[in-house]
Amino acid sequence: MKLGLGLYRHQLDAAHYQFAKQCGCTHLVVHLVDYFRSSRANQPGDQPVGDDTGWGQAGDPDRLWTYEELATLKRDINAAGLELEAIENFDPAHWHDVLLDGPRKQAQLEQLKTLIRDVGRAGIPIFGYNFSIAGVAGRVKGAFARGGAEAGGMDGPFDRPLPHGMVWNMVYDPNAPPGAVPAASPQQLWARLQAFLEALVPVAEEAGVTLAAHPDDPPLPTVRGQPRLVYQPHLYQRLLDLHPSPCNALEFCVGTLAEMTEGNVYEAVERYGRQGRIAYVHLRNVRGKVPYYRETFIDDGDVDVLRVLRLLRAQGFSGVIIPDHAPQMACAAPWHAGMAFALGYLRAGMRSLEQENGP
Ligand SMILES: [Mn+2]
Repeated sequence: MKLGLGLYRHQLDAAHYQFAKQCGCTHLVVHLVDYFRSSRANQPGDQPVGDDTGWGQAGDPDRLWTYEELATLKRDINAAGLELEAIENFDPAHWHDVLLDGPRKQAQLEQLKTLIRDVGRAGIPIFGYNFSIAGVAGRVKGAFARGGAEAGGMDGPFDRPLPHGMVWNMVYDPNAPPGAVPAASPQQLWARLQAFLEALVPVAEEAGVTLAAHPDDPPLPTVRGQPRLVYQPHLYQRLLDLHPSPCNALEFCVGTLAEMTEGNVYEAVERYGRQGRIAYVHLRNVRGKVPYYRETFIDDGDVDVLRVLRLLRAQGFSGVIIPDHAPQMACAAPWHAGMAFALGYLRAGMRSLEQENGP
């Protein structure tokens, strides 16, 4: 198992690469969508939470990330002595009609194919995505974690209607007419995912890229009145069974799984680890379940993170683990301190497993 760090777009610079290296990381997972550019509520330096206007403006619909950009990014990361394991998330500007089954769906599926081919050509092995209409919405922030550290959480259901022009918690059309996006049925949403996988998986196979699905975060049957796909652990199986390819895999988020109301996270690790379909892991801790939960320090929530590491290893998982989110610590560099604490804890856990069982 390998230790990685997730970086947001504004963090893609030499200082952050150096920080990851100093924390003992060998790999990076990067976001190319900018969640902080125009959000009313998101502050760079912490995870995005947003308010009911979401995370602000999506990117340029006519400008796909290019092969040159991807290759340069990988070259810079390699020059810092790190590997680029995955890009995380499509830009809503590039796939809103794939999620909404809108008029530009076919054209956008072709764009996504181009992107996946370029990601493969640049030598980036994984592309993480979250097939969700409302996206990561409805969370709050507060002094929830140990010692009053600021962390994310949820304080009840969030079903305020999704305005036109918005999807995946970002605005792709600021000039959209007033009113709300009609709710899809769960069957319609599963059919949209199936169409996406049927279009993209063969391209991903040819490009040598694994598509990795994040579960719905927060994992509720609806958010903003829109259905969700993977809001219980067993629903990950339904996603895998839609396409048998090893390129149809999971961005396995332990914190989100722990927030789910059914099953348990250890059984989920065993079940999906055994199938060899975990592409990479988000590993954070949490207390409580949806719609009332709090993110915690990695050693402090409901999840026995060391047991998760042991189970991942026992199932033969050899991929990258990143901390996902961490509480903000009281110092001049709250994000860095939170991540360094989580990375140190994970590194010690991984090292002790190696000492017990060999590398
Ligand atoms: Mn996650």
